[in-house]
Amino acid sequence: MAVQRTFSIIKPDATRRNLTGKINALLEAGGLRIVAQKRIWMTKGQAEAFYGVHKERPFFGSLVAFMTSGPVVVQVLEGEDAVAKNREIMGATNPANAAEGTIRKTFAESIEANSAHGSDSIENAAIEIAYFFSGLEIVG
Ligand code: IDP
Ligand code: MG
Repeated sequence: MAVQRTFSIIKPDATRRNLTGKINALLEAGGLRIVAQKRIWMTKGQAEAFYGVHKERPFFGSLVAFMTSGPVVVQVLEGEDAVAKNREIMGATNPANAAEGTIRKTFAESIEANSAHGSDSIENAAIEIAYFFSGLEIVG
C-alpha cells in the first residue's frame, strides 16, 4: 500500500462540543498525520457544492443546514492507505452501525450529526483537498 492523502472534516456537532483534540488524537493514533488543518465556517454555497453529489437525496437541505450551523475543521491527512484508513477510524455513517472505538461510535450524535467526514476514494480525496487547500498550505 502506498502513502496517500485524504480529506477530513471535523463537523459542527464536534467543534461545538470542543472535541477537535480528541478526534485528532484518534486520527493520529490510527497512523495518520495531519499535514494541513484550518478552522472555517462554511457558507451555504460552499456546503452545497461540497455535497453536490447528494443533492437529490432527501436529507440534502438538512445536511447543508447542519454543516453551516457552526465552524468546522478541514484537514488533509497523510499515511499508508490513508483513504481507507480514515474511513476505518471514522466508522460507519450511522453511529448505530459503527464499530467500537471509532470516531462516530464514540462521538456522533446522529446519522446526520456524525462528527466527521472522510473522502471515499483517492480521486474524490484529490478533488476535496483542492477545494479547501492550496498546495502551499499542505506540509507533509
Ligand atoms: P459518509 O459521510 O459516511 O461518506 P454519505 O453517504 O456520503 O456518508 O453521506 C454524507 C453525509 O450525509 C453523512 O456523513 C451524514 O452527515 C449525512 N447523511 C447520510 N445519510 C443520511 C441520512 O439518511 N439522514 C441524514 N443525514 C444523512
Ligand atoms: Mg461520503
